[in-house]
Amino acid sequence: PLSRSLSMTSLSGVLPAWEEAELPVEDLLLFEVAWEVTNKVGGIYTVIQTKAKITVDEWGENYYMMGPYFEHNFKTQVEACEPPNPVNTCISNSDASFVLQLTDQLGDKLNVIGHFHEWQAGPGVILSRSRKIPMATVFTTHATLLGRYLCAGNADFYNNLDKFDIDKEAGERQIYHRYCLERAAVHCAHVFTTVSQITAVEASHMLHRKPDVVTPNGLNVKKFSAMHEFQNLHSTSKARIQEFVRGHFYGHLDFNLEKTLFFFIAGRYEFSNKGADIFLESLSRLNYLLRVRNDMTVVVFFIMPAKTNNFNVESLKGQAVRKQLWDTAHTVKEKFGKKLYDALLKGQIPDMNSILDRDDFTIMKRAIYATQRHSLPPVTTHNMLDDSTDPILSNVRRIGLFNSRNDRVKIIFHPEFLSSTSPLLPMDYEDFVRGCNLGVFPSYYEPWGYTPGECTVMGIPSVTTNLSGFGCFMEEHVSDPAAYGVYIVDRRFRSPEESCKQLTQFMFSFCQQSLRQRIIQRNRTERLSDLLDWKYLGRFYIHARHLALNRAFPDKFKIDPMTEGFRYPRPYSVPPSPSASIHSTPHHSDVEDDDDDEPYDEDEEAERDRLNIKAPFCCFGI
Ligand code: 1S3
Repeated sequence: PLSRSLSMTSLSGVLPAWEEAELPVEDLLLFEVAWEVTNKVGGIYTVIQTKAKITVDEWGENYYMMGPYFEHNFKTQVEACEPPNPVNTCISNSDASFVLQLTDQLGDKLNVIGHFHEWQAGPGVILSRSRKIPMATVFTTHATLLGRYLCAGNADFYNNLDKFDIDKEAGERQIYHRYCLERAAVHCAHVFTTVSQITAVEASHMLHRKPDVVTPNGLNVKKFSAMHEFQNLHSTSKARIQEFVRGHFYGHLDFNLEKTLFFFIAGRYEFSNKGADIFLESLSRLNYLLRVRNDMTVVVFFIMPAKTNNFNVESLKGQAVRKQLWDTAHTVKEKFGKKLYDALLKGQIPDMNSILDRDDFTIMKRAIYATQRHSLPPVTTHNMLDDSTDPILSNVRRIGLFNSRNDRVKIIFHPEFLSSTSPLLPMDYEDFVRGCNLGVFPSYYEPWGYTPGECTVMGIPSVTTNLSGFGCFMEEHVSDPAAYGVYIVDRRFRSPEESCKQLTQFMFSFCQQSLRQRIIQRNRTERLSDLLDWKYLGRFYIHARHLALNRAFPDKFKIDPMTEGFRYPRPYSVPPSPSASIHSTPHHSDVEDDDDDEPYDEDEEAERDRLNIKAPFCCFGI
């Protein structure tokens, strides 16, 4: 039988157990409707795709996703199959507005839940309610239309939430029709949810309804059987990024790659919403600090898609030169090795001064000659269509970070999402993230923000803000997020100048950590992944569905109140401190400050952390 208990057990020993009443899912159908089902536009695709497994585990064949039909997506992401039972047959042969009628007919036999995401799916909620279809409805917004538009226009959004004339603002931005759809769907739904507390506050002002449940976004967390496997993956991916950097900076490789850190920002190209503006400003300050006070170099990647006309010649040439040097070294090494072997077979130590002949020197000289360049390593890897007005490039020009020899901060703008088939940087996004040292996402408008969460589950520290849903979630549930490698820039209560200073300080302190301290911090970061797993966060979707059933069919479905929330304790080795959490990065006193790259075994520390659990104190939902 499909019916199963929805009890959740503690995942890591830190997260609390949770139970919600059993649902007779064999008597229910669940439809989840979104524009991004099998259609990647942004983060909603990630929500739907990563959540699929736990939803299918619960609902089996009674779970349906509905989205737009695009031939290419259908061919690459969906497996066509025969429907296994009569209800499925009926549905698979029909279109969506038909599903509403079917739902009407099924009324007495099966109860139906319709979960709609974003304004594009709004008409489903509005029509089902206006036609009095017996369906429990949930509407989730991942951002408000107006909020996104107002922030992109540089409004002082959060300080004026209660002052906007929202109808007028929507009209002026020519989104009035879409805004009306969104607002009507929000008010028609039995249950309204959004992805974070900060967006819940925004929605209360922009849509005039307070969400019933906050449904934070989770991920499918990959657990490795070997404890430190993710550390090994970091090393191998980092080596691949180093190879790329060797090529990109050929002829200018006068910095030590063993003392070079890789930072990155990635996502939709919304320059100020995603915080690329304060990131660049802080990098110019970091460059100064590293020049005068530190011997580290930082290579910063901007992975944000913009309009381009393919890779530029200089970037491609860099990788070709690197390959040529590698081939030359390999050829000489082979000849050298053979001569050495022959000599040893004869019981001789070869004369090292004559083991390389004239030809060897010639091909090595030619290879070195090819590495000479008369321009600086390029800032961007592609030919930009809007080079002169592009906001990242304009700001790079303003702060003068041109990858010159003196710069300790180097910039590489890759204006295209990564792909393992790229001739330039052949890595997919996950491998790239694993190889970096720090993700930097100082967003101003970010209802949730998957990028820092993705870093966290791979054990990579990141910077986020208290204006992003993720940052607020971490602040709420982790005692000292910085100790776990989640640095939260205050963009809510501080001026842009103060936020810049804070971000610069976070990055500079990060550069001051030893290799061993970074390893320890990665272990801690990875430990937070249970908190971001759908196995844990899926409970809020379950709760939203129960609430909708209860409101739509109160005689049939009763609801239990949610259990209390919890807070991740401060790691044992971090002394409690009321001061800013920047001081909580691994201390010199925690471990010896050497450059031993043996993964530090924190099992014991983790165990002590578990025993140090604080009493639950906060509730999810609002
Ligand atoms: C939205 O996608 P975005 O990048 O346009 O939804 C995402 C999923 O809920 C969320 O993570 C992100 O902050 C929103 O902005």
